[in-house]
Amino acid sequence: MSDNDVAAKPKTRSKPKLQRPKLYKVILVNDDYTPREFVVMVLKAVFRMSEETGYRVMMTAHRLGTSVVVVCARDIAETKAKEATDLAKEAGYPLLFTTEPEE
Ligand code: TYC
Repeated sequence: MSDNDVAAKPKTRSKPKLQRPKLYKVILVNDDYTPREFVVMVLKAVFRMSEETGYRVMMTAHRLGTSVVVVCARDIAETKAKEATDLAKEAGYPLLFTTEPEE
């Protein structure tokens, strides 16, 4: 066996693999002031939910404090959360939508 005849060592990867962009949750936060019907209206208008799904998501936040509305790309999550929160602010309600990265 000559000196050059060594088994090829697998190259260590110099470039990290491209990661999928992180997904973000839009979270609906409960409060004591916003009417239930208004919350459902915002969920239907901004997140294109049906009456039934909107009601279920609203009631989850009402009972537990928060509810996940949707999981999507960060820019979409932030835009929708702001749009929904702004709609409530214009109507004089403290309703809040936040975003957080998915685990
Ligand atoms: N808790 C509100 C009420 O009783 C209704 C409500 C539900 C408000 C969900 C916000 O994210 C919310 N009028």
